[in-house]
Amino acid sequence: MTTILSIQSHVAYGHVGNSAAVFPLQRLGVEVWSVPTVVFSNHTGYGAWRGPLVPADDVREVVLGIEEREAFGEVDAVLSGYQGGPEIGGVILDAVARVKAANPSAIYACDPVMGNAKSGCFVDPAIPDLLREQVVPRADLITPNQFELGFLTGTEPRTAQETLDAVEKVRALGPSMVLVTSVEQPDAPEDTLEMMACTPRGAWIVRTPRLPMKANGSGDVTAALFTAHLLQTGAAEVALARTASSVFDLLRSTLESGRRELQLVQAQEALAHPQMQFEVTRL
Ligand code: PXL
Repeated sequence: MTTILSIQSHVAYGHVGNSAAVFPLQRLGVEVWSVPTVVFSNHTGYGAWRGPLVPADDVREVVLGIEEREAFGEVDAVLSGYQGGPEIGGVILDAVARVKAANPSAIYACDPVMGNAKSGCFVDPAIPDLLREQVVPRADLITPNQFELGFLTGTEPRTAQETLDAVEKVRALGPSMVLVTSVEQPDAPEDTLEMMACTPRGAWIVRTPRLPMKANGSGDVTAALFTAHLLQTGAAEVALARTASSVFDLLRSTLESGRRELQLVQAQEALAHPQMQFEVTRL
């Protein structure tokens, strides 16, 4: 069975971080061991929330306890996302090193969450440099949006070719696989969004309609689904098609519900059985 050690935020109300990733992964038949880095009432997009950041030492203890079950050999991937503070990065990298020692074929899938083109950088000011200099170089798969890809490479990719060039730059830092989760380029039709997957086997792109909404946690679901499908199929183009299909249907369900939070439970069939409505093109 595919097993993922997922070190991310937990929220009680709504869906971001592990509270967005765990259920979709489970619906795909993935065994998930979720370690919380924060225990918040709700995501920070509301402007107000309650509950603690989990101190890095406590996160380390929970990870150590899993290792002591002699379970790290079963882990196929370590997945990380938004980092509340800079100390968590070291704990995650330590967990990655220990998992890889127990299972050399395990991968580290890192969502380098920093911000987006609209909002700019929304994480702790120490995080971007930490991600670029220490975390991303140790990742096998990263899932940046175009803005984050730009920061990681010191570029501002605007066209498909510039995005591909930036992907090559970031792959030179370490990660062999890159999913660019939101490509906006002048040659694409209005009201569309593209996702690009690049691996040593090739690069692929998929285009979907752009829905008039922004839901916190959609990037977390995207990273989790792509990681799971990549592990389960070994084919980035299939993982890309499945991920684009599920995420689009999830966002449409959310939009139609009139609610703010991702409607993961309502859209679960689209997560478990993507209808594959979008064509993937080789670049
Ligand atoms: O979706 C990333 C994320 C993770 N963790 C927390 C968040 C968010 C985004 O809002 O608030 C706590």
